[in-house]
Amino acid sequence: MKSVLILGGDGFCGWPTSLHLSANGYRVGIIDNLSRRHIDDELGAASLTPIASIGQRLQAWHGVAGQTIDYFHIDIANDYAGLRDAIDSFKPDAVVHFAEQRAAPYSMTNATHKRYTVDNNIRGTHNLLVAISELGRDIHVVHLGTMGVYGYDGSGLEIPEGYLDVVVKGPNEEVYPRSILFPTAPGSVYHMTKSMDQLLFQFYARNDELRITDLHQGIVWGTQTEETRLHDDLINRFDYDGDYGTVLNRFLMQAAVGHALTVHGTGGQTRALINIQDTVRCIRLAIEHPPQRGDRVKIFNQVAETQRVRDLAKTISEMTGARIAYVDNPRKEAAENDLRVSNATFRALGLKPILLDQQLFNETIEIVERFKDRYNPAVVAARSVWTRDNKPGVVKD
Ligand code: NAD
Ligand code: USQ
Repeated sequence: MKSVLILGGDGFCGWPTSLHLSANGYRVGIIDNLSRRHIDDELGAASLTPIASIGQRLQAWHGVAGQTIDYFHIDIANDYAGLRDAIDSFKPDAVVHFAEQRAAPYSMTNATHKRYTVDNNIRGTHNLLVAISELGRDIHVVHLGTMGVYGYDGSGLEIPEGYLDVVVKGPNEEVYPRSILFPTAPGSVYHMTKSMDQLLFQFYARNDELRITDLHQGIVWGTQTEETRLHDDLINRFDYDGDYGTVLNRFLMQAAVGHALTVHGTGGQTRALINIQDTVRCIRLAIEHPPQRGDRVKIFNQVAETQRVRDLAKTISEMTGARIAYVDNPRKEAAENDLRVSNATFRALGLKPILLDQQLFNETIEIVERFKDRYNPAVVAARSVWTRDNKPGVVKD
C-alpha cells in the first residue's frame, strides 16, 4: 500500500484529496496547523458550509469508509523538527503540498499579511525540501502551484506547461536552443510566493535529485466530491468572502442569496477554472506518474477551461435572474486579457475535464440554499486593495 502525507489536508482542496486517496487504497496522513480556521476567525468570516472539527472529520471517515487517516498538528513553516520527524515516522512514498496561504486579496491587505504570506509559504516549502533531503528519502513531492505564476496573458500564445523552448542568437548568427522556466508575472504577493517556490524546486531537483511535480492549477469551483458527500461531517468548506471566496463560487452564492454579482471592472479578465472533483483526480494522476530521480521538475497545468469573468456572470444571471453589478476593481490587473492554456499532460493521462455545466451549478446552488442562514452579508465586499489608487469592490446602490 502506498503512503501519502497531505500537507494542508484540512483545507478546501486538501481535505477532499485526502479522502479520495484514502478511498482508493492509499495510506493517508494529514499535516495541518489549522491556520485557515484561525484566519476565518480573524476575518470574522466562516465557510458557508458548517465544517466539522478535524477530529470529527476523521472519525466520520473511519465510520463510513473503515479507513484511518492519521493527523499531525504541525506548522510546517515554523516547526522544522516536527515536520522532519513526522515524515521520518510516517515514511510516505509521496507528499502533496497544499499548505500555503492561498488568497491573493488576503496577501495584499497590509504589511502584516504580505510578510505572513511570504514567511509562511516560502519557509514551509523550503522546510519540506530540506527535510526530505536531510532524511535522504526518495519521496515524490507534488506541489500545488497556480496559473498566476505565468500572468494571464499569452498574447496569442498557448501557455505551455511550465517550460518555454527558446532559441537565443549569438553575435555571429550562431543559435543556442534552451528550455527555460516560463517567465513569471505574478499579480499579487501570494502569486509571487508560488513563483519563488519554482526556484526552490528547480534547485532541489538538480542538487539533491528530489522528484518533484508542480501543478499550476486554475481557480477551483464547486464544493463536494464523491467522498465528501458521504456524511455531513465530511462536508467540504465553501468560501464566499471578499478574501478567500473565488469568483465562480462567489457568483453562485450571490445569485442564491439575491446579492448582485460583483464583477470587478469590466469583467474582461479571462481566467482558467477547474472543478474540485477534477482537482482530486488530477492529484491522484500526478502521484501515479512521478518523475524519475535526476529529472527536471515536472510541471503540469491543472485546468479544465478558460472563461471571461463577465461571461461567467452573464451565464449565472441568465440561469438565475441575478443582477450584475460592475464594481470598482480593487486589484491591479489587466482589465481585458485573452488566455489559452495547454492541459495536454492531464488529458494524455486520461482526464476528461468537467466543464461548466448547469447541473453542477445547480448542485452548488443547492448547497448554498441549504446553508444560506449562515450567510453573512458583511463579508461579501472585496475590501483588500492592491494599491493606493484602487478602491474596494463595493456595490454602490
Ligand atoms: P486552504 O486555505 O483551504 O487550505 C490550505 C491549508 O493549509 C489550510 O488547511 C491551512 O490550515 C494549511 N496551512 C497553511 N499554512 C500552513 C502551515 N504553515 N503549516 C501547516 N498547515 C498550513 O486553501 P486551498 O484552496 O485548499 O488551496 C490549497 C493549495 O492549492 C494552495 O497552495 C493554493 O495555493 C493552491 N491552489 C488553490 C486554488 C483554489 O482555487 N482554491 C487554485 C489554485 C491553486
Ligand atoms: N473577481 C471578480 N469578482 C469577484 C471576485 C473576483 O470580478 O467577486 C475577479 C478578480 O478580479 C480576478 C478573477 O475574478 O480577475 C479571479 O479572482 P479569484 O478571487 O477567483 O481568483 P484569484 O485571486 O486569482 O485566486 C484563486 C485562488 C488562488 C489560486 C488562483 C488560481 O484563491 O489560490 O492560485 O485562483 S489562478 O487565478 O489561475 O492563478
